Amino acid sequence: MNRRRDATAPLPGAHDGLVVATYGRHLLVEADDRTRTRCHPRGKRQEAVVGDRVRWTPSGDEGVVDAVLPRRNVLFRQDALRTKVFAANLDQVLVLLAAEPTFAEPQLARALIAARQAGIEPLIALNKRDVQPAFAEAWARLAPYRAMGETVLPLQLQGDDASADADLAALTERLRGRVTLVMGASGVGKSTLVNRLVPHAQADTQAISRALGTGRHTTTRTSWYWLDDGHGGALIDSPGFHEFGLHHIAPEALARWMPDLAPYVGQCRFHNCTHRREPGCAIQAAIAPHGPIAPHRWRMYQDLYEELAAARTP
Ligand SMILES: Nc1nc2c(ncn2[C@@H]2O[C@H](COP(=O)(O)OP(=O)(O)O)[C@@H](O)[C@H]2O)c(=O)[nH]1
Ligand SMILES: [Mg+2]
Ligand SMILES: [Zn+2]
Repeated sequence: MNRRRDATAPLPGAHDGLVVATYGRHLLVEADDRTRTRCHPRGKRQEAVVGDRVRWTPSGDEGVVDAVLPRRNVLFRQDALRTKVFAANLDQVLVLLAAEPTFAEPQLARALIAARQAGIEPLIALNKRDVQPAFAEAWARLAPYRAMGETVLPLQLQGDDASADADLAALTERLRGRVTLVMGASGVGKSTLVNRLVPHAQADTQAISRALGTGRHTTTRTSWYWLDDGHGGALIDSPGFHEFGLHHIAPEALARWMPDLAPYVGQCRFHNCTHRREPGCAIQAAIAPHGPIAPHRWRMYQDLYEELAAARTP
C-alpha cells in the first residue's frame, strides 16, 4: 500500500489521485491501485489538502500536482491573519471531546458552526467515560447540544468492559463507509481512536513520515487512514483545534448555522433583525425559561456576532 510507483513502468502521462497526507508543500497522493507518490504543487497558489482529488504527472520517482479537481465541500477556519483549510470532500466531522482535558464550549460551538456552514454533518463524541465525575459533568454540559438535535455519543477508548465495546461499536457504525475528519484538542484520544479502528495505523503513519521526509513524531500533519480493506470509509486525523476563526461567515448568517437558533430565523418583527437587542425578536423570545434556547448559547451568539462584524469593518 505504500510502495513507490515502479520507476521502470512507462510514464503514462497524467493520473488522478487522492491526497492522503500533506506536510508543508509536500503531498502524498494515492493512485487507484493504492500506490502512493510524493508530489509537489505546480504553482505557488495551489493548495491541495487531504481528501482532495488531484490530477498529477510523474516526474522521476516523484510527481507534480497540476490541478485540484472540483471539491464537494471543504472545511476551513479563517481569522484575521490567515485561512487554514483542514480537509476537503468530507462526509462528516467527528468532534472528539473528553472528560479531561476539559473542553472549551466556544471551541465546540465554533467547530459545529463551521461544519454546518460547509454543509458537512457534525458528530460529537465524549471520551473517557471511566474518568468520573468529570465525565458526568462534561456530559451535562453537552445537554444543550443533545437538545438541539446534535448526535452526542459516549465513549471509552481505553479499557475493554462490555459497555466500552458497545460505545465503540455505536461510533464505528456511524463511521462505516464515510469519510470522517476527526477534530479534537490534544489529549482527548484522537490517536487512540485511530489506533483502535485502523489496524495498520502505526505502520501507515511511519510510511507516511518516510515518504514525506518528516520526523517520526511530527504531529503538524493531516493524514488519511482507510478504515478497512474494502475502502469503505476513512478517518482523517487532523492536528489542532484551537483558535477556530469563523471570519468567512457573515454575521447576518450566523444564527442559521446554530441549530437551536435557526428555527426562529425569519420570524422576527424586523426582517433584518440581528437578534441582539431588537424588539419583537423571535430568538430572544425563545430564550429559557420562555423557550428552549440556553441563555449562554445566545450570549455566545452575541459574542460571535460582534467578532464577525468587527472582522468586516476595515
Ligand atoms: N482514562 C482514559 N484515558 C484514555 C481514554 N482514551 C484515551 N486515553 C488516554 O488519553 C491520553 C491521550 O490520548 P491520545 O490518543 O494520545 O490523544 P490525542 O492527543 O488526541 O491523540 C493517552 O494517555 C490515552 O491513553 C479513555 O477512554 N480513558
Ligand atoms: Mg495524537
Ligand atoms: Zn431576531
